[in-house]
Amino acid sequence: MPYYLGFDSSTQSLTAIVIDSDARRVVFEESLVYDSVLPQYGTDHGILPRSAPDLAVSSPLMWAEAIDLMLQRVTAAVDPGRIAGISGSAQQHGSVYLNAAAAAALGALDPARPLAPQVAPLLSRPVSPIWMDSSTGAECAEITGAVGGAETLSRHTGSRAFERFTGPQIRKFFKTDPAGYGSTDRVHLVSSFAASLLIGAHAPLDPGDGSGMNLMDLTTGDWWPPAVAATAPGLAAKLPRIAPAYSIAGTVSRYWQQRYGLPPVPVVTWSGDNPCSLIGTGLVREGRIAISLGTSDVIFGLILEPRVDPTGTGHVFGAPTGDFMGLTVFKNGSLARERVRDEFGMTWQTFSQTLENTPAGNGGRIFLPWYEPEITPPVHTPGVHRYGLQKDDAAGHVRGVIEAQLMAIARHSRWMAVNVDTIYATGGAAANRQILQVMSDVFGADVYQLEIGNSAALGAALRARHGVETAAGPAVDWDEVIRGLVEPMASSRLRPRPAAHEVYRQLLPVHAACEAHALGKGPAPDHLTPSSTSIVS
Ligand code: XUL
Repeated sequence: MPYYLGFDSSTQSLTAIVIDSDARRVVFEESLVYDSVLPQYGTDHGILPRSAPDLAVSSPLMWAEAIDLMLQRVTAAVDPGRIAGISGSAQQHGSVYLNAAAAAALGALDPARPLAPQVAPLLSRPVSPIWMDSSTGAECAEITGAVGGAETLSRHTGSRAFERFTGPQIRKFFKTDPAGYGSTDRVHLVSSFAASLLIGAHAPLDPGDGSGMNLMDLTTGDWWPPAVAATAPGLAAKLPRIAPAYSIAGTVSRYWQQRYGLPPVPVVTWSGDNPCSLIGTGLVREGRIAISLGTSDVIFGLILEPRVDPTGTGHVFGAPTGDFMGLTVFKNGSLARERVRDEFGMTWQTFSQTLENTPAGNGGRIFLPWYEPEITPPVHTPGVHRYGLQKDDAAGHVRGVIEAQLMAIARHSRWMAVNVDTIYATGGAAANRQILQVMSDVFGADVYQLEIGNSAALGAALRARHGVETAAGPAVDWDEVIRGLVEPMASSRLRPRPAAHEVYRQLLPVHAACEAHALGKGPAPDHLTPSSTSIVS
């Protein structure tokens, strides 16, 4: 009977899912793609025009306008009176800067007027740096030095300093625009900003998204004072409160009640897309793993202890269950796949056919598709590298991009020490069975697709239910929350092909050698590839 609404404010789109928690079915699911639905903001794949490859900012007003538009659509499609709770997921690390007028103004929005123009005067910075930004190398070094080194920072916050993490981004804003920083009263994450718009007051953020900031102590779930002090002066007073993922941030404000007839229902604290996907893929216990093939490719799984990555590439975040999650992020995900498709004038159909008709291992040819600066492994200057692969070899590039991405995921996630025999695949590209077969062959694991592919939005809707029911009574069992809605489709099962798996077992060290060479950390792996060419462009 009750409905729960989950949002996912992601890099390229806003998705909403409404679930009927008794009938265990989705009653509404829609995505608004920013570039096409809100072209007036001028984004490309959700990013404002870029002046350098390492800069990536977006528009908080566009995100706000999308929520306004989506709530109009949701309430036109389903009876708003049945909605019993709302929560959300958002791209991680991005930050939104609000001035001192926001606290009062958010609660006094005029329901007769659209949201975005009323939010505009509340911003102390018109743009938001997002997770694709990698321009804060200097700030990462400064913060790392100030807290006593990478190992200390990682032990406390779950990650060494990463350029896209919120702390280094805040520090850069403070350094480059001290006046703008000075007039900032509250620094929100995308998640807590969106929740604030819904409740008409400053919302808290949760430990899952808080751990993507290089500012939160993983074990206490509160701000870590040395990191806060190392980031920017006066920051402690500008940060939101950190509240448990199941907590109620507030009630849907009068603005939305009057604008779209929503009842005054609880808004459960929003979280990051990866913690929400953990729930939306059903990883509520240790030992299962999911791979999300989206704008970024991410491998993640629940862990009971905050086991930090000794190689420094992965992260430990808080999980919505109160446990932890390990994850490793690859920036060259769907955009790299699209680049190859477009460069060779293909459709997804011909791309898939090419993948199907080419042999595992690509004849030893290796393609490193770092069109964007890469997170894992760290690559600051974008560039693609080809080993034994000719520039005009369309089929070699198609197979090359997919194999390289999946071999990188397999190699760089070993620190998570999870014995992978089953993988749940999610994200847009998880609809592609040919890509999933390569995943299965590389990992030697069974791969399942999930019935509902929008795992972050679904996870948010499930978290809304969990939070509302937890507030009302005794502890709610996660298995019960996800039952019937997060189902791996038995018919989707892909099994590893032993011969192909053996090819990848032998190719993984070759991929590692090519990667080391491309990063200037190893000799040319000429003897390993059919041709000695290594072209960089
Ligand atoms: C996670 C990360 C990305 C974004 C994408 O650390 O940077 O997965 O959350 O939305």
